Amino acid sequence: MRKFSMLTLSILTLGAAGVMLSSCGKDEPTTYQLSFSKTTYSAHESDGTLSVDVTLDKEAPQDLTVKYTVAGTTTDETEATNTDPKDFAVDGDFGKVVIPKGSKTGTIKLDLYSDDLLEDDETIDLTISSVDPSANVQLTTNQSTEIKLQQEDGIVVLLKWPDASTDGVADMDLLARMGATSASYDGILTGSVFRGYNYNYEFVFIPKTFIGTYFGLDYTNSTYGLTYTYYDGSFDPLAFTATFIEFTNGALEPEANRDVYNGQYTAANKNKWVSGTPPTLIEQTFQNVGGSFTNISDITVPESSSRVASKAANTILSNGSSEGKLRVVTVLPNRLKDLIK
Ligand SMILES: [Ca+2]
Ligand SMILES: [Ca+2]
Ligand SMILES: [Ca+2]
Repeated sequence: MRKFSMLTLSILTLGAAGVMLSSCGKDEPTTYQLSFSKTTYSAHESDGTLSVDVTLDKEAPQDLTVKYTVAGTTTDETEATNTDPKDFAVDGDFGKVVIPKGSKTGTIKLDLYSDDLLEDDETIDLTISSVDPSANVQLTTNQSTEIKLQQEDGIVVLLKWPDASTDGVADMDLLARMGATSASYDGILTGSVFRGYNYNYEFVFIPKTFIGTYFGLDYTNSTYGLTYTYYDGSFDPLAFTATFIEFTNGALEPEANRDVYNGQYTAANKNKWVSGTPPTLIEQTFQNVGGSFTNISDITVPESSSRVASKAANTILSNGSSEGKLRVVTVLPNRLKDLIK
C-alpha cells in the first residue's frame, strides 16, 4: 500500500511538471536549454561585486531553482577561517539561484573582498549541478564558468639582507601594523615569516583600497608601521634594505621608480623578549592618503631589540589568530620571484 502511494505521487509530480513546462501540447513538451551566459569572467579583488548569470533560451514557465557547485583556488565563505578569510561570498543562497517564472535569467551575485596578500590571480569555478524541476530542461552547453579574480592594486614592502655566507647568517622577519605610535596602535595586519637562514627576504602587501569587513579598518587613510626583526643570526653589523614597490594593473612598477631605504642593525638588535608597550617596535612608517602611498620615513634603528615587547606577539605569529588580523605570508607568489633572485 505504501509503495503504491509513492508511485502515485511520482506520477502526479511528473505529470504536473510536464504540464507546467509544456507549451506545445501534450505530445511534444517544450525543452529548455540552461547554461551560464558566459564561460569566463574577469574581476579584481577590489571590485566589490560581480554578477554571474545563468540563462534559459526561453522564458521560464515557472520558478526554476538552479543548483551549482563552487570550486577554484579562491577561499569561499564555507571554507573561510580566521587565518584564511573569504575571497568572496554569495549574496543570497550559497550554491543556489532561482530563475523566476517568466524570466530567462537568474543572477548569482558575488561579493568580492580585498585582502592584504599579494597573490597570483585566483579562480572561482561555478558548475551547474542540477535544476528543479528538471523535466525538459537540458544542460548541454556552458554548464561551467570560470571567474578570474585578479590581484588588486597596492604596495609591496620587500625586506632583504645578505645571503648566508662565510661572513655570517641572518634570519629577519617583517610585520606591518596600522598606527605609527603606541597611541595609535591598531593591531598587526600582516607579516612575513619565512623561517631559517636560507631565506634572505620577507615581504608584505598593503592594498590601495580595502573592500570588505574582515578587518574593519580604513586602509585607504592610515599610517602604517613596519617592524624589521633581526630574529637570529651572526651578522654584526647586519645591513638590510626595505624597498617600496607599487603594484598597479597587475604589474610591479619599474625598478627605477621604486623607493629603496637602507638600515643597519648590530647584535644588540637581535630579537629579545621584553615586556611593555607598544607590542611591536616600529622601524619605518608610511601613509596611504586617499589611495596614494606617501610620506615614507627613514628607517629608525632601536638601541636594542628590533621587534617585540611581549611574548604574546610571538603567539600571534604562531597561530595567526590573535587579534584576528595577522596573516603570515607563507607562499612566494610567482610574480615576486624575480625580486628575490
Ligand atoms: Ca585574494
Ligand atoms: Ca590579494
Ligand atoms: Ca625570516
